[in-house]
Amino acid sequence: MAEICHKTSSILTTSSGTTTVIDLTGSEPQAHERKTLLNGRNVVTVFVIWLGLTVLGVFGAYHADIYPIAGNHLASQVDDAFRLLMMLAVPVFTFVVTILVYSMVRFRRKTDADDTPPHTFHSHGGVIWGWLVVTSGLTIAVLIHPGFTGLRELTADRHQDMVVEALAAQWSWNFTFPEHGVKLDKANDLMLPQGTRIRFDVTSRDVVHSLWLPMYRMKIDAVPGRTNHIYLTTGEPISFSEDPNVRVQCAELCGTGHPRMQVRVSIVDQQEFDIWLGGLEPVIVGNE
Ligand SMILES: [Cu+2]
Repeated sequence: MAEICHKTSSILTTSSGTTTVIDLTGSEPQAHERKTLLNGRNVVTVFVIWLGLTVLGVFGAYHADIYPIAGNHLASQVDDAFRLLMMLAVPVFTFVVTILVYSMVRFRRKTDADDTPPHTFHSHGGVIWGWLVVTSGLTIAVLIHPGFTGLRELTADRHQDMVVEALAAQWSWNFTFPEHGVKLDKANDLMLPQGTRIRFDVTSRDVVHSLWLPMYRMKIDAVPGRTNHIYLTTGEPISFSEDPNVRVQCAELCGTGHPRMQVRVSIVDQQEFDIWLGGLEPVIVGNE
């Protein structure tokens, strides 16, 4: 798109977000002082604002108390990883916002008579390469740690004290305790013994669901025709009545009943768990 915007000497061309001033006379406009962000004073001002916002933002991200209750030490490590990502994102975010707002204020058109053409350029090697190197470096660094290192730690321990089979269906959770030969259909409440490493074998009867235990920061898809495994170690006794994050929740939009696919969880001592198990329905072999 081309549009004549300057009475005698230039055309403003806009193409996919880039603006260019083409001078028809072949020379720079004499009467106009071109404004640029990349002069010494603007760079210093932007840097100071960016630094101030970054210090405030990193401090806030570090101290923000936004995490739900953590059910074990791995949940706290997931929170630590999230906190680190937030803190690393702050300088990038404040950099973009500072330049955006500063440019809007500093280079705004001050009067109707102000016809100073905007400073335009297609590229600036230093800015482009600096941005590319810094953001790529950050991305690769967090991919390795806490990305791969954290994932390895979360999945390293492949032993379990107990197996729970979780079958999702529109719109309920059905749990079976194969080692105890009992099951719980359309569960409203689920008890789990404290200090126990549990392997959930997760599948679905119909559509894709997702087994999520917010207190443990663990989630895995329930997919028809396959069984996915997720391991977690329960901590101290606690129940849904004390904290709503002590629950199983479907985390995959699975239809109109999706929000109802939650089960109140109680982490209890072994004795109470055994009593509760004793009251469940026996699994009859060959009859699901
Ligand atoms: Cu769902």
